[in-house]
Amino acid sequence: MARKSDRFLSNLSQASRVTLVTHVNPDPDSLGSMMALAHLIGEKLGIPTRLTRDGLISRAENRAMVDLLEIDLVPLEAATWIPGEAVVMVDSQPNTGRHHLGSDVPLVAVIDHHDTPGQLEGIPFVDVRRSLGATCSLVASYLREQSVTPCARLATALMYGIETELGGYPREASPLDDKALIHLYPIANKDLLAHIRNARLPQTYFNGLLQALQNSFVYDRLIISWVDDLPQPEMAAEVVDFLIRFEEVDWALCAGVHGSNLILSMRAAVADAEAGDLLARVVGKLGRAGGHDRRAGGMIPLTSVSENAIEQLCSELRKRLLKALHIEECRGQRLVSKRDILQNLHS
Ligand SMILES: [Mn+2]
Repeated sequence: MARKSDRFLSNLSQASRVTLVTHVNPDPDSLGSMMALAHLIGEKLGIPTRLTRDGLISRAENRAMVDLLEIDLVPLEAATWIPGEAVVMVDSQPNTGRHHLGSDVPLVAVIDHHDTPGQLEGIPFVDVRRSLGATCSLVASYLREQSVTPCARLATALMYGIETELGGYPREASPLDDKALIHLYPIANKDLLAHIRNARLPQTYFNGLLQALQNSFVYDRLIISWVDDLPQPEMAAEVVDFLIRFEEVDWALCAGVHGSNLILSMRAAVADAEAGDLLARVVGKLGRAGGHDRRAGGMIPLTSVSENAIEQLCSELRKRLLKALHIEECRGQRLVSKRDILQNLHS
């Protein structure tokens, strides 16, 4: 029986070029996965490849990863396609509202680990494993199957991609994730990893964090943080990663305005939370959402950026989320009381 990686490669063997695409605001898991597949295709098929970027990469760690590992990314909006081109999507699925990819793009393969299903009909090669912590672990297994040893740069990218996906508790990981980590650790550049993990933070980061803390409200086992002006879209995830560690909650949501969108990020601290499905239901037709068991994200396009309209949208979201989590409608308790906020200002 042909292995998955054999079938993947044979689907691309006639391509003139292979372009790798992923979700908007690419994260370490998607960057590492694109790099590994490009390396595999180059080594095994000798076909030219290119990596793309949909939207910006603004999280400090992710920018550090791109800079330090010198990852060359073609902005998707500037990409043109040549005859015989094959496109491979990683860490995402088509029509999930997570990319700006045209429907005319010749998608040959989709490799992903998200719970949220996309439109996969007619795509020649699909490898979606929902139980996996990271897409990087899946592509690392392709490298092992094909006896392609990653160089230090690639191993570093894959390791960072995996560790960023496995960070929460309870762990969202499978034996294949741990196997990949063991395989990659000796090869990866640990100094570069430390450099990426500890990327220097801009002043706007602390501004955003303060805003988030001052606007966090607790409803039973849920905490919601509203941010009027998110310095960058990926910050919503950083806020919930921090808030979910609050000992009195099991759920954390951050909703922040960025440009003309409301960016959503959610975390659960309990197993079998099905957070991706839950957030998708809560958002419904207002926008798009999805993700994993304990981590979810989404986006709602704002029809108006007036304070009133945003407030109304947030109140609707809160109502739906409380209902979905079977929490009675109540007044939220501030995480930090107004009195404390004011007192801290004056002291
Ligand atoms: Mn991923």
